[in-house]
Amino acid sequence: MIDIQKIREDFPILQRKVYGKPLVYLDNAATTQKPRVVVDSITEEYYSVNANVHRGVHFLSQQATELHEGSRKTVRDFINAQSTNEIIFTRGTTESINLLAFSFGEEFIKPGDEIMISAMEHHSNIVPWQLLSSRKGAVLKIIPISDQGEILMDEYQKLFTDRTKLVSITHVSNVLGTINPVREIINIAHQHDVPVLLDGAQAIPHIKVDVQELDVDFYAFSSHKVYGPTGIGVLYGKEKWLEKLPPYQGGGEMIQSVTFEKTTFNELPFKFEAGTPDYVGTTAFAKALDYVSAIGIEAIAQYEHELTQYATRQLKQIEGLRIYGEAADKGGAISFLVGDIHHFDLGTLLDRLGIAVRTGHHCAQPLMQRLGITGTVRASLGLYNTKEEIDILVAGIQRITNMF
Ligand code: C6P
Repeated sequence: MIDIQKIREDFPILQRKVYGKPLVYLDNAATTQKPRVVVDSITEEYYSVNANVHRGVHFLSQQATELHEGSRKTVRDFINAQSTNEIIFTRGTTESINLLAFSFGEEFIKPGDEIMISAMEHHSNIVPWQLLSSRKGAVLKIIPISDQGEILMDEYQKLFTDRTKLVSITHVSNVLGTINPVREIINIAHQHDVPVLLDGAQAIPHIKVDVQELDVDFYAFSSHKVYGPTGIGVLYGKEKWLEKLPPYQGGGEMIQSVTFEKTTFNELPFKFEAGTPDYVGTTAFAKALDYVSAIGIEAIAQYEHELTQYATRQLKQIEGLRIYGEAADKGGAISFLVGDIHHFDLGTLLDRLGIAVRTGHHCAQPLMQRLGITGTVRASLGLYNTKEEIDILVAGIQRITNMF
């Protein structure tokens, strides 16, 4: 059982008011709020440890390195990777996907090769593949989805050819909330000897992710969506794959030796981590993962599932409200429109009531085209949200629709 009141006390920002109203923060898919332990970790490290990592013989540098590499172990344990060599720190999901698109593309993609993504992807899992396609002459194939917002598995199977080189798909949709059947998706791809990247930005904060159990080849996610600081992310990759891929960026850290004639590269994971990393951020990120683990990701998943079902039921009572994304397996991102009220107007008026939601295309314009709309209002839940907050949202929408 989750003690929500106690959890809420860990997040100072939840006590604040906006426009004189208590903040109801329902924009967790964009970014989550941070518990005190995470923010304190940043201040403490800057005040008492700060030194560049991996480089110094001195005490502080060694301590900072231990914290930074300790965080890598925390991440490894959180997703049950086999080795810390498989955990590459990046700036976020976006950079993780760009890293893979570049490195995988350099090594494995030839003109005419095919990369498969789905119709529900975030721009971060579309544009890097388009850039790769134009660089290498590859072809992007799009897996269609149903009106409920589910991958059409039969169509997916049919898209494989002997030119398919990679499947890159979101684990959980940031718009529809759909939790994709990723195990099945991975199994099918592996039957064709094709590796899979999962965009886990919206999965990691909400459901248990075990990369070994999934047998996923690559997994990308961001710290800031799982109660950690901004500017940190992870690319998980199976060691056998990462060994084969060339570096993404050049600079300090990623080299073994440099002469003007030739550079040899560092071992994993440093081969992919050019430059000074955000070592203060990685420590705070580990604190966020520890925080989530202490509550228990299964308990969080269960609580958020109940909250999502409650929110969906209550929202559906509102006349003229249409929900986009009604997959059987669904997480806590709820997209909707009401009557002919523009999503931006609804979001702006909700904001005046102290309710933070996101409006617009949510960085998924092709999905909006598929749905035949320009945008939605999206309420997205986090572990500190309550039924009372859902009631405030529903009452707010009702008040606004009456005005219209
Ligand atoms: N989606 C949202 O409001 P970054 O910005 O790199 O941390 O994450 C990008 C990203 C990638 N994939 C998915 C599925 C995502 O949802 C996001 C971020 C936010 O929906 C901000 S656009």
